[in-house]
Amino acid sequence: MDIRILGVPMDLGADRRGVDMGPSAIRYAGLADQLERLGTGCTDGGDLAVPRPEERDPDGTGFDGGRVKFHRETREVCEDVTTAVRATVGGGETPLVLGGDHSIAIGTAAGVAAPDESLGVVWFDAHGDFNTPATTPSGNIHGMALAAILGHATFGGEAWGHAPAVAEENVALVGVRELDSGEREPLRDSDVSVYTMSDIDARGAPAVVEEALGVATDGTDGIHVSLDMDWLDPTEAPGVGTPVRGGVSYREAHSAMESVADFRDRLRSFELVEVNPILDDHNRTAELACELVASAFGKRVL
Ligand code: DIR
Ligand code: MN
Ligand code: MN
Ligand code: MN
Repeated sequence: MDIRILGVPMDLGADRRGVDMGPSAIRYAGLADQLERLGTGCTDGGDLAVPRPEERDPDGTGFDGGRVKFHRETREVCEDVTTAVRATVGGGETPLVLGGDHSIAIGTAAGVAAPDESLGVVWFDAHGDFNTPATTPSGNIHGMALAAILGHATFGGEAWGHAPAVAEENVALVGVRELDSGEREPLRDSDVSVYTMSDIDARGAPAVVEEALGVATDGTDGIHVSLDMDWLDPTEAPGVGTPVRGGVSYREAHSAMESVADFRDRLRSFELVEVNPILDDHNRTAELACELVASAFGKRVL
């Protein structure tokens, strides 16, 4: 497997400044070395250009009565992500997309999901990312990313994030522990398989993750994994913009990524988002991110 790293220093879809430094921090923590040690080919494709929020007007009013901040800029960046991811997959490489905030997932999913193939998705996150312009309390697109990919969130009548190759019944959301009031009902009514932290408490992380991977691989041509670092407990991953107590442990996270590695032959793309070095403790969240990526791509103790 040949991996291509694509950095997206995106900081327009969330409130805290600093997540744009995520790709640098993850590279600094030794990502390429770790991947090369696995014997996988690894090319660093550099970073995509992202406008600086200070130079733009967030605007974004007038979407179904709600707010969608930096709508135009986010759409443009996501289109660039789609182009880069599509070219990577087309060239026979596996994209490893580094955020940046989770809004970039809208671009990644559209790039990896070929129209004539079906794609399963496993979304590891403390949040549902299932808001729409009508329900969002923040106006931040990172909280609408999964809803956009599935065509639930449209933006002024435009479904610019919709990836029709992704069917809800092949999407699993794992580790959820904080939903906004407007996200609950659409999620419950959807065919997305939602595994909350309570499910992990009751059944254990390995069983839940195995089931989630089953959902994503069942009848699909490949899977996309989207890992929001706030999925982990903040004691392990303090460098994220929206930490929520009660997340998975260090060991549970590694075990989950080792389960992902069992499906490496079906893994089309991997995305890791929301590392915020400004809020971090000596880059440990980025270091953990590298470790988890290595596990997902096949690193083993023995
Ligand atoms: C919140 C935060 N639900 C929102 N979402 C986050 O702004 O829509 N997702 N942090 O990862
Ligand atoms: Mn997220
Ligand atoms: Mn999150
Ligand atoms: Mn759809």
